[in-house]
Amino acid sequence: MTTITMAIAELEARIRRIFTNCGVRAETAGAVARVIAAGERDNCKSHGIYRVEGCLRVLKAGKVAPDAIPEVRSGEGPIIRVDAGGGYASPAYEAARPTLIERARRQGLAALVINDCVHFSALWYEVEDLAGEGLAVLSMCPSHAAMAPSGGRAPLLGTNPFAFGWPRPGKDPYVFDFATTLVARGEIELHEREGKALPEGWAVGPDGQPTTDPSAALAGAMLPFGQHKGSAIATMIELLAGAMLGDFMSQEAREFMEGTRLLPRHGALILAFDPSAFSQGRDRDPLADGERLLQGIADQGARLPSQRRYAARRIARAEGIRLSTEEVALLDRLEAQ
Ligand code: NDP
Ligand code: PYC
Repeated sequence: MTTITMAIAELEARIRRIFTNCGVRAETAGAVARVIAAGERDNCKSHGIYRVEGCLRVLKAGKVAPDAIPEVRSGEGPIIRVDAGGGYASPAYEAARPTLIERARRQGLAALVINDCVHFSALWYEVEDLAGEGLAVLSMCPSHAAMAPSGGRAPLLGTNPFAFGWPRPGKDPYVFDFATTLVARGEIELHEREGKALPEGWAVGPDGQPTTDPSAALAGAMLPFGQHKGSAIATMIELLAGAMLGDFMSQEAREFMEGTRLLPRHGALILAFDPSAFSQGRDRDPLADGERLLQGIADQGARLPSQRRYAARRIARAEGIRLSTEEVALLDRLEAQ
């Protein structure tokens, strides 16, 4: 495959221009470009530049507000709310971020509730950002009904991602981030685009039978990872980050977007904890204890989640991001339109 190398900053600027050319508010375009370029930089293809077209499709369909200004309602307690006003999720997170960090440090824990956003990104971006501020973090959101519950055959739950971050002073944070389906839906869409069959066990078709055809999988239902375990975590996310936030669950998000070909609109929940506040009065250092555990994992030759991402990032920073000629042509086309 022929590849072209592009500097991270150039990719980010080009994505930003694509969005501002389409009438998206400059601050929103900046926030969206940062998270998409970071996905590509870290070789997370299902949430890299592939997402640009998806974000524009939802814009053309009139289902995302290009000029929404996120409204932060912080009050004084542990819950900080940000109304995304039907805009993309990334600017809403950026608007509430300083309050979330300050509140978690001052009170030991804080929760960020994002309402009414179009969510298209990987969760690690925000989780890693907050862990870099010394906080432990849990993040989750519904998506659109695309997954059958374990034992079922029809889409009801979302691909509902779940991410965790833990600070590591002087090192990249410990971060895991996964869909509760066997893979993200973006991965199946990429298989469809590339004409590749799926591995067995990822999905059932509209007839409820197992399929390796990505188009049939997209029309049918994806399956949870770990059977009943992934199914239960996805259900928890519907309850905590859907019902509890007074926002759409995945079924409603699907109805609102009239299917799953457009990105979902719903809420999101980020919980931030100051580890030192939880161990007060104990003569122990939670971060040092954490390091011992993480070192123990590495000592067994096992890799930590995000290790692949961090390695890809180091290469991208040193050499630029490698893009295929098709990906560059896509950027050219979107920038010219
Ligand atoms: P993967 O299965 O590719 O990876 C899940 C996690 O496991 C990552 O943290 C990954 O780290 C880690 N990992 C993978 N292989 C190993 C290994 N061998 N040993 C240790 N750790 C490993 O991700 P998914 O396909 O489930 O999800 C991809 C993305 O899709 C996520 O970022 C998620 O947030 C996003 N998503 C977003 C949705 C939304 O609504 N916004 C919905 C669903 C998914 P590493 O990256 O370093 O490989
Ligand atoms: O890949 O499952 C996915 C997804 C849904 C919304 C954004 N990404």
